[in-house]
Amino acid sequence: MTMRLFDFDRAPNPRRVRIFLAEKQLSIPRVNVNLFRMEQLSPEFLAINPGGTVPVLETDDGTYLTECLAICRYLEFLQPEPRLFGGTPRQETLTLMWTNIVENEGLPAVAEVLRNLSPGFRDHVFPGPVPYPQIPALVPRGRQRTEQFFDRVAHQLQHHQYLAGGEFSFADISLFVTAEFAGWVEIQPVQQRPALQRWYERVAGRPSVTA
Ligand SMILES: N[C@@H](CCC(=O)N[C@@H](CS)C(=O)NCC(=O)O)C(=O)O
Repeated sequence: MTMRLFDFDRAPNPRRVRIFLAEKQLSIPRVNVNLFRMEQLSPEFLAINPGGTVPVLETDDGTYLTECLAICRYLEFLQPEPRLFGGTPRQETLTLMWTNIVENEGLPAVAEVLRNLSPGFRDHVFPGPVPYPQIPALVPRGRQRTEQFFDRVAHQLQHHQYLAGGEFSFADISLFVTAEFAGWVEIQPVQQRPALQRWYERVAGRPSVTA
């Protein structure tokens, strides 16, 4: 059995894994799960991931890994170089810490705006099979939370080249994807935040980000 990545090219979370793979110069066969057609809620896909989300990595032994963080950490075990989780206890824990901040404060804030605003998410505010209705009042709250998040990371980047310190890491991949995701709801995080702008330009220059 070979590894397979369940993917969708328009979605931000799978993009984090694709950029990670490009940094590692790894290529894995992909299975397209079309979120626009709700294929993530098919019985076949829910049997693979009951959470109904992509990405999912099917490993060589048939294990299904969901969650970008777990998938990318697994890939780093398989191919340690270049180090994207730091390689020392200090660097790895800082990478995990900042990734967690992006995942808890950044991505959900943008998603709160998009998913309560866009007609495409009517009655599908959260992934998975349970239909949650939109609450329009959450849109401005999500915008405020998004700005607060970008203030926080911009402050960190005033003092550090990259989010977890001096080295590019998985935390930067996660932040980069979040910054571009914010553009979907007309939030331009790098404007008015010079440190974030400088960081953005550094990361945008990496060939992997076209993945
Ligand atoms: N915590 C998950 C989040 C995955 C996620 O939310 N993926 C989105 C695409 S960006 C999804 O599959 N959404 C399906 C849906 O909205 O029904 C991870 O890190 O992989």
